[in-house]
Amino acid sequence: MPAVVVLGAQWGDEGKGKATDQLGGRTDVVVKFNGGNNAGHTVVIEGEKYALHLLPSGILTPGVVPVIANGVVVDIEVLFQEIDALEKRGVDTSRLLVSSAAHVIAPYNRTMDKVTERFLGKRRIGTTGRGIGPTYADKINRIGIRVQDLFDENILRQKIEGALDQKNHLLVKIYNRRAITVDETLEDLLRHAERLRPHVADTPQYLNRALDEGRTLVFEAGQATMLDVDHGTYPFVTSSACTAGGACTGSGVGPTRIDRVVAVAKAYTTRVGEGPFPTELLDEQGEWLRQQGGEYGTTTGRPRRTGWYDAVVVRYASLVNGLTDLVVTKIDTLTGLDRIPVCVAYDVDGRRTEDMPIDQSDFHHAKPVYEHLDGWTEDISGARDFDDLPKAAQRYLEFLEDVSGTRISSVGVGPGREATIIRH
Ligand code: 2SA
Ligand code: GDP
Ligand code: MG
Repeated sequence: MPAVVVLGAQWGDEGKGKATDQLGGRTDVVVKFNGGNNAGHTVVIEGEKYALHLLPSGILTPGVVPVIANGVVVDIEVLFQEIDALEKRGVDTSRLLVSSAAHVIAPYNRTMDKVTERFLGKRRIGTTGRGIGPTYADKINRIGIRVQDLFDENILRQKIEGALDQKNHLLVKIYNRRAITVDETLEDLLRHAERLRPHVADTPQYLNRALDEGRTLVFEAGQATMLDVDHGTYPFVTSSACTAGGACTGSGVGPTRIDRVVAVAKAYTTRVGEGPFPTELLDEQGEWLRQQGGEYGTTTGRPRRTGWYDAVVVRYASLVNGLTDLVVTKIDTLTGLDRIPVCVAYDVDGRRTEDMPIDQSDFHHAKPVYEHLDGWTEDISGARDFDDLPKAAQRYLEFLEDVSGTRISSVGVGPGREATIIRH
C-alpha cells in the first residue's frame, strides 16, 4: 500500500488520529493536507495521551517523516508550541517538513474569525475560532500570505498592507474594533521565521520522489466528509477539502498514485458546532453517549452533539471519497444498551430516501428511519479478534458493513493503540 488516504466519514472526531498512528508503524511519510490547528487528533500510546492539532499524527512514530503540505493553513506560533510540548515529552520533531506554498494564519485572520462569528449571532457556524475560514478566504481571494513570503520582508510587508486595507475597513467601520497595524502583524509573523526555515521544503517534489523510491505515504485528513466545503453540510462546514480529492490538491500528488482510501466512522455519530444532524439525540440518551464516549472537543473542549449511526451519511462518504475500507471506532462505547438504532434511510416530508438529499432544506427536514439491533453487556475492550466479540456486537458490525456499502477492515474497541481488531 504505497499511498493511503485516511479521512473522516462523518462530522469529525471519528478517531482518525488513532487510525493514522496505527498505520505509522507501516509507513515512511505522513502528510497533513488540509485544515490547520482547528483539528484535534488524540493518540493514546501505552496509556499516555497525545493531542495533536497542527502536526500529523505520524509524528509519534520514530523514523516517520511528518509533512505539512500546501493545502494546510499554518499558525506558526501554535506550530512551535506543539513542537516544544512534544519535544519535552521526548518526541523527535526534527524531520518535519513544511510546504513553502502553505498559507499562514495571520493574527488578523484569528480576529476576523471571532468577530464574524459574534456578528452572525444565531446564524453562526460554531467555528473553533482559530482563523481557519478567513485564512482560506484570503487564499482564494489571492491576498493570502504563504510560508515562502516569510523569507522576503519586502514582499511580506506589501502583502500585509494589501490584506489590511480590506480588513481594517471592516474591523473599524462594521465591527467597531481598532485597526490592526502592519508593523504588529509583521512582528508576529516573523517571530519564528528563522526557526521555521530549516523545515521549509518543496513538498510536491519530496512526496512524488518518495513514491518513486517505493516509500509508503499516509495522507491524514483533518475534519471530515460532512465538514468538507464542497460535499459537506454547507454552510455549516469548515473551509477546506476534507475529502479524498483534497489529498491530491492539498499535496501535489496526483490521483493515479493513491492506492487506498480509508474512512474512519464512529459506531454512532457526533458533531461539534452548528448545522443539521438528523440522528441527533437531545435527550438523556444523547447525554449518556456523550459521557460514555467522553465526547468533548479535543481542541476547544466543547461538548460534542451525539446521535445514532447514520448509514445514509456513511454511504454518501463512500460515494464522494471512493472508499476502499471503513474503520469503525468506539464500538465499546455502545456496551450496555438494550437495543441500538441505526439510521438506514430518511423520511423527507413523507418521502423515503436512501440517498443524501442534495437540497440542503431537505436535509434539514430529514427524519431518520431506524432499524433496531440487539445490544450487548459484555466488556469488549479486551477483544482483539472478531470472534472475541459477543454475537450481538458481531451482528451490529455486519449490519453496519451491509448498510454502509464498504467493507470494515478494522474495529476500535478502546482508545489505546493496541485496542483494535484487524479484519483485513
Ligand atoms: P472551523 O474552525 O472554521 O474549521 O469551524 C468550522 C466547522 O468545522 C467544525 N470543526 C470540527 N468539528 C469536529 N472536530 C474538529 N476538531 C476539534 C476536535 C474540535 C474542537 O477534534 O474535537 O475541539 O472543538 C473540528 N474543527 C472544525 C467546527 O465545529 C465548525 O462546525
Ligand atoms: P479525530 O479528530 O478523528 O482524530 O478524533 P479525536 O481524537 O478528536 O476523537 C476521538 C476520541 O476517541 C479520542 O479521544 C480517541 O482517543 C478516542 N478513540 C479512538 N478510537 C477509539 C475506540 O475505538 N474506542 C474508544 N473508547 N475511544 C476511541
Ligand atoms: Mg478531532
